[in-house]
Amino acid sequence: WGKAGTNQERTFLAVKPDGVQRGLIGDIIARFEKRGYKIVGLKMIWPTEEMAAAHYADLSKKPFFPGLVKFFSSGPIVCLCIEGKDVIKQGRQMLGETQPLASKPGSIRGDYSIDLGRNICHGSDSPESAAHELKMWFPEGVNDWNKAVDSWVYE
Ligand code: RTP
Repeated sequence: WGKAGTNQERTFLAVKPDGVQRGLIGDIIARFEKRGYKIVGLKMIWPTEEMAAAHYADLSKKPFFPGLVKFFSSGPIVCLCIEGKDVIKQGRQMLGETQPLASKPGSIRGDYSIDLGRNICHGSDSPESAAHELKMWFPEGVNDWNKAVDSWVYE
């Protein structure tokens, strides 16, 4: 389970504080469910500043880091582990670009966001970051389920 390159590849997705406050949790989850992906981990957490800083540790030298940490810890987020073929890459496509202006309509950011620092959701950008972020946000692990439906999604 969870191995990149298989039909059980897993990624970490978060509905950021702005997405939660704007009532977009259901829509974001529905997009992944409807596409055929499985929600195998799901919970709401209000991140501390320490958790936010750890999540964005690779950006710690950037001038916008303090504001990013403050924003990411400003309210509850929804943590999701989503499973399926190519979900890391496809998930990033469904999110859109980091910059909302560059995000196509039809993507989550292209449909719901305007400003870079309020871009609604996060998704892991590589197998390495997915493994790292899933360990950080789901230390208790996620659920293995429902392999029986796979033949209706994969040939
Ligand atoms: P995320 O990690 O949140 O999914 O976003 P990302 O991979 O698409 O982009 P990343 O480079 O990791 O940046 C993380 C978040 O920081 C904010 N940001 N602000 N002011 C700025 O120049 C700037 N650059 C990035 C964005 O909210 C971005 O999602």
